[in-house]
Amino acid sequence: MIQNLPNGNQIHIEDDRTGFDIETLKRAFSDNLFYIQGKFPEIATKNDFYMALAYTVRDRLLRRWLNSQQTYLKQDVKIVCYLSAEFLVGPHLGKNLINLGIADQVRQAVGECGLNLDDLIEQEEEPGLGNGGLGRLAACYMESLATQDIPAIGYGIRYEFGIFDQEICDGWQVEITDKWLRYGNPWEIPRTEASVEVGLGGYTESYYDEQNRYRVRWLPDRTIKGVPYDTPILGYKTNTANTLRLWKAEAPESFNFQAFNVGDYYGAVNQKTYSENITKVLYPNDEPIQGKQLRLEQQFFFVSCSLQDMIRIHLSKENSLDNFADKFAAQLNDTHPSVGVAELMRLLMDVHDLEWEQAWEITQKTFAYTNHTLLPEALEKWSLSLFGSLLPRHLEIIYEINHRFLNGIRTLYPDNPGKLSYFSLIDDSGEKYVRMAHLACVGSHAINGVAELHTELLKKDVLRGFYELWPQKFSNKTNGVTPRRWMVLSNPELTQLITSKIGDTWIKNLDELRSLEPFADDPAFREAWRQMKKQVKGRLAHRIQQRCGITVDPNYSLFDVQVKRIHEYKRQHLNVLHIITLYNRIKKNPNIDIVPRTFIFGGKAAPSYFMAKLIIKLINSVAEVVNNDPDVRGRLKVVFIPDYNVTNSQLVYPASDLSEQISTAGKEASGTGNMKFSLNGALTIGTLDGANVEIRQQVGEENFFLFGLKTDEVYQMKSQGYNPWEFYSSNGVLREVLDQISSGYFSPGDSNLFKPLVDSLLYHDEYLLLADYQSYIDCQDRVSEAYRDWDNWTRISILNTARMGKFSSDRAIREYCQDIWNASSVPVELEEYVQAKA
Ligand code: B1N
Repeated sequence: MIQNLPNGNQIHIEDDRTGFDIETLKRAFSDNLFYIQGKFPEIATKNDFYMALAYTVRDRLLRRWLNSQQTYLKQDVKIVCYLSAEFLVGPHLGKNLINLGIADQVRQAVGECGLNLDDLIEQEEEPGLGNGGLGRLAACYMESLATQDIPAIGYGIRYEFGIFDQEICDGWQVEITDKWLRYGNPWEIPRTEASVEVGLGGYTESYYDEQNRYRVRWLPDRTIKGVPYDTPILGYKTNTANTLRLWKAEAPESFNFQAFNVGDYYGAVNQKTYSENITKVLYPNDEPIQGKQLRLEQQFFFVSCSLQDMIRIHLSKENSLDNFADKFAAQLNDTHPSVGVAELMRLLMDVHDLEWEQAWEITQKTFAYTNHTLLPEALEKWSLSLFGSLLPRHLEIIYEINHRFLNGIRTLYPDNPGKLSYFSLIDDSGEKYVRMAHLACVGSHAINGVAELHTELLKKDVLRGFYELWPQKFSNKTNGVTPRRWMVLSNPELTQLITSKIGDTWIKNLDELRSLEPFADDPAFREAWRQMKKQVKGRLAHRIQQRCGITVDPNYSLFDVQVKRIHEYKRQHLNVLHIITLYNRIKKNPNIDIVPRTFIFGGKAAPSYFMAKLIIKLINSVAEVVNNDPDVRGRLKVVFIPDYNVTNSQLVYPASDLSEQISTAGKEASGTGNMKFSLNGALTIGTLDGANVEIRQQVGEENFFLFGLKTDEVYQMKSQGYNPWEFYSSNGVLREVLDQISSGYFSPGDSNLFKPLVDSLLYHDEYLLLADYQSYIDCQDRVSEAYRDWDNWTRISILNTARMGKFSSDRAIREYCQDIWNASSVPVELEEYVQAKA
């Protein structure tokens, strides 16, 4: 590679850091082992080998990354900034090999060194910087942005401890601290020189500037330093590598010295501890965390760092902020970063001297807001007292935004105080709160939901008033997932089979999967598909044997899978009711002809969510009984895979026959796991909820197992005074199942163990399990019947994959770019001779 020196001369850098041929890769690998890890092969650990390989791959990313950044600096581009408190990126090594297109060479190179690539890939500790779907969506979107050459920065938090590791002890979830940085992180580069300072607390004062204009300034009483850590995110077979910039909180040096100089050593250390706490740990909750000061500090910290960074980048290229919104689009991934609306106003007015009107126009043009939830209890709000004590200036700004906004409302709806309190950014019905969704709506030019049904319900219900005010702001952006991780990387067998028929351009253009459709009628192809599925199921079966000591049959047993966060609205316990129903059928008639099934669960429960943890215990207790009952004869197996994360999920989706998407209609905003299953050829059993609706539309009604109440029927049933007891007393089979659970059949020695769970179903049943039970069981019986006809099942499986093109995150990103961000592709050039070599 040729590099320019500061004096204008050029030097040639050895290509050990760029070359893709086997010999160069081997040399680079040994070199990194020696010089980075400081080891001879004889004394190297598996992790040393992994690190040496990771650095070898990183070197090959870096020139693409630096070229991309240089292109963005030199050219007039618009940059998409994705603001998210979570990025669940998953392990990098395997993914980067795919996107660089060098997996085969590297496999051979490490093979010739006597090592196995899969072993090394497995060595990577994944960054668990998210809870579930919302964080994983951010990661898929970063990958698709890079693949489509859209300049983008992902802004978030570098949590020192990500989502906890889950162990199962005696059937219960136990949380273990996630020390993901323990052995170092080869993928990140700290950019200390780009650090920024963030204030907290204190007070505001007004003054008149030199031109005698009224101004306000914020005098915080604490300052935190934000240090950016950058990870390159490479697109698939393109030169574009964007940046994931995660902020770490540190104590500002000046503060330390002050305390130290006056001899207050403990004060200095306290300050350091306090500062570093801000990015210490991810809140392990997939619902908002109410009232926790540290959470608000996290949100404000990363948003302020990011906005300051964007302004710095802008001013390095331009001499005014007037056109800021033409150069940056900032997407709010739910309301977690929505305090950014007030912070950008403050930066523009108090720091960069703009007037309110101009600052407001820029702010609204810059931000757009994605809502991810309909659960009313999940709408974020912060008590005024907490908010005001931490962010006094921002509270003033929010009051002013609210004042101006409500003036407009007053004109529109005269003499209607109900409207004012409905729209207000401040909830003052009891203790006063700032409503973050209202702030996000008012401060953004675009608002979107994440599936068609979800967007409709937002417009009809949760954000109805805002929709009536500004219908043009609203649009739907159905979620998508990246086929590179969720097919090519995790299911090489499937990828190979598809590619053998239709070539490999579908990987960047997922709609092309359509051309697989005719092969669904080709018996030879169906046989190949079936063999492929068996092989992939075998891999999971092997892992289950290793991890759980349970033998499952990949050849004849239907793999029936529900993996996702454990939550009552997702209804893992409805799945359990079905398992017990089948078990009872066997107990009554041990020779019954039944389709063998392996029920696979995985997922974490929020540590403070008692009922979710009890559901995990129930699954494991039922597993204990069912797996060990000689009458069952292995026809039913129940497995709870511990520590469900991105790494494990990559083994699960490809091996699934049946995808369980059984949330109460109207509760799951979209779901994205549902897409990963179906792309890998699983059939879906599901309610008309979230993106299930669109998946069913795409794959065809006849190829989707639908059950359960629809959204309006759920509302209706609730409003008519739903009584779960009626279903219990009128359905003998259901009654037997519930009685078994509550009488201790599955908890020998502790008959009261599951009483809280059964009581909650009998006396509240918020999520209508009992109302949907019979419909679910009947539907599951249809699933079993369908599975008996293997050939037709395979045909439907192929059609599922063939018709899922819509759910690529590439499609979703194209829609965001066109309708919301006004961003376009900026191809990145690499020097000629390097492309020739690659
Ligand atoms: O976002 C996903 C959707 O596919 C899921 O349906 C939805 O449940 C999920 C607070 C959340 N909504 N809200 C959250 C996460 C963390 C947190 O602290 C809320 N996650 C979702 C992607 O659109």
